[in-house]
Amino acid sequence: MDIFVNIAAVILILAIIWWFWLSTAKAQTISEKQVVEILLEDGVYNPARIEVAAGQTFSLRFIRKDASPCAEKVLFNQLDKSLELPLNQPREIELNISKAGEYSFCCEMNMYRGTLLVR
Ligand SMILES: [Cu+2]
Repeated sequence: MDIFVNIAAVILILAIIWWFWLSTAKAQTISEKQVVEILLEDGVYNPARIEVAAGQTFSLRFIRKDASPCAEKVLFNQLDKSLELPLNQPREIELNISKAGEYSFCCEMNMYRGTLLVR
């Protein structure tokens, strides 16, 4: 019986690793002045990877459908910005990132995660 518990534990650990570190959906590319809608539902930002050009002005519109308190704020740590996300009320943030790189956005506990790829 123990062997099954161990196997189940290993599968669970692999699933968690995949979920947090390896699941990289295809990035959505956006253009100048575009508003990108990001749906936050079931612990996932969708889309979670967004590609923009450096120096391009764009907006992210978050629509939170996830009632978990975890979802109530989105942080852009490298940009020193954050946004409150009331349930079912779209909130927008305008950004313009001059330096290329990967910029993450996440909930306060860093459990829900997304990435801005600036090129
Ligand atoms: Cu969280």
